[in-house]
Amino acid sequence: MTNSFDDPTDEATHRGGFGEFAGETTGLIDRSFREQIVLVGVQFPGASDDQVDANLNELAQLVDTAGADPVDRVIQKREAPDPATYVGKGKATEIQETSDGVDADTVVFDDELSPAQQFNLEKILKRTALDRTAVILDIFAQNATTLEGKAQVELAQLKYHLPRLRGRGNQLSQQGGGIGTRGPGETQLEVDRRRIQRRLAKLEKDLSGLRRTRKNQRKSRRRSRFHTVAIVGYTNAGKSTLLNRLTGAGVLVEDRLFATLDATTRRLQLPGGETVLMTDTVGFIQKLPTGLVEAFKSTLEEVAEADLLLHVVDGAGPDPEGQMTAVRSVLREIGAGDVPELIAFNKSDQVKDEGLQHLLHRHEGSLGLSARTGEGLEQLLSSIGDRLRSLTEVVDLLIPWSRGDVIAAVHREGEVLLEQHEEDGARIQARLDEISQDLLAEFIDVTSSEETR
Ligand SMILES: Nc1nc2c(ncn2[C@@H]2O[C@H](COP(=O)(O)OP(=O)(O)OP(=O)(O)O)[C@@H](O)[C@H]2O)c(=O)[nH]1
Ligand SMILES: [Mg+2]
Repeated sequence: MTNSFDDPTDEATHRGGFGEFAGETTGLIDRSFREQIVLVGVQFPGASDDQVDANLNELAQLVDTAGADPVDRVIQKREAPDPATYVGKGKATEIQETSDGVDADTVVFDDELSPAQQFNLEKILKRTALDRTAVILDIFAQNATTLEGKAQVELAQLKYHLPRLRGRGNQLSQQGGGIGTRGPGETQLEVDRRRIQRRLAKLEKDLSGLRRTRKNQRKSRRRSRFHTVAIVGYTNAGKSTLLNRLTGAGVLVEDRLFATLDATTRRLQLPGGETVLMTDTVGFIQKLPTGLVEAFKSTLEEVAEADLLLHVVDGAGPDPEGQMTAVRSVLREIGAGDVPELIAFNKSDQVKDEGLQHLLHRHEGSLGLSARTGEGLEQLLSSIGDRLRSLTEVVDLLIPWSRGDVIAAVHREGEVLLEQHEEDGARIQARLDEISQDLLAEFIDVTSSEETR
């Protein structure tokens, strides 16, 4: 071993995933090749049985997407998490026995565990204890394809692992471990803390370079004066299917969580003839790790700077309203809380008519559609056009000749409808959005703007 971790070499935590079990058999039954997982949820006051079940169903889906098998689940009712072991110590022992019973490799908790809780739990459970964040990071690590995506995931993984390295060095350095040991950061976990810090600094530097590039791309797009529409929504809602259907973008579509990690932008012509730029990007989930949001800053800036958000909701999913709430909370976190939003309930082909009507009724201005069959897409395109037009207003400006910079700004930021050269300046009629109107307020000729309306 070449690492310098402080490692108590707790035998019990040396249970990896996958690789270790290749060909291994227990008695007469072939041991499943996939990592076997026990799921644990805590029901805090105020959470209903259904909610806890739904959360664990989602965790099971996450675990399955990460390539492991949920084999059992345990729920504990508690007032608050135990600071040392998250669940009570007695419960932890019970989970250890359950895990022995089903021969589980790993226990996954439906919340973020502190490094200390994780460490203590592994001692009691005699096996790896992971949290929801580790599973999400693992899926991201498996799905990252581009340079930027990989760097973002590695950054999030290293930041997550750094405080958890104590005592886990040997285990993490095992080859072919299960959830939590894969990904671009995998080999880095074998080296010492200082080298990880250096790696973090390098990643942050690379990413800020990529971020600058993206910023410049956005600037040039803005100069093109096309409005931008960002598709947002819960993971697996059908965002990529919709972009593909509308633009033939060819983005990967899968019945998997977090199939898309990178942003893809395509041009799209609306029925009114105007062109918009539509971006598909990473999906959200409840309890999305903040470290991940932070690492994906540059990708998510695409969303925060869009003119309109097309919020795609799985209308046929178990909890459309809950998913919308989770998406909006992430939107606020990334500074996109104020961007106008058009809600589209997708998968209308799979939902009963009254169910869809109920959702549409509750959310004014929302639409139902099916990205799969194409139903409702014409209506969607015309609504996007309407919403974008409603964000702009026709105004008249009088700009003195000495302010060539302002005249240029109007051309850049708005759509110039008329321009007359007069003695005291350029008289311009232009369609401008609210931000440009604010910036150009002193040049707006209120009297004549009102006349033309
Ligand atoms: N029945 C039905 N299924 C759909 C529809 N739209 C998408 N799907 C399915 O939903 C699953 C997820 O679709 P994606 O387009 O990958 O979803 P996404 O929102 O991009 O998901 P992530 O990128 O993983 O966040 C796939 O199996 C799609 O075939 C629809 O209108 N009806
Ligand atoms: Mg997608």
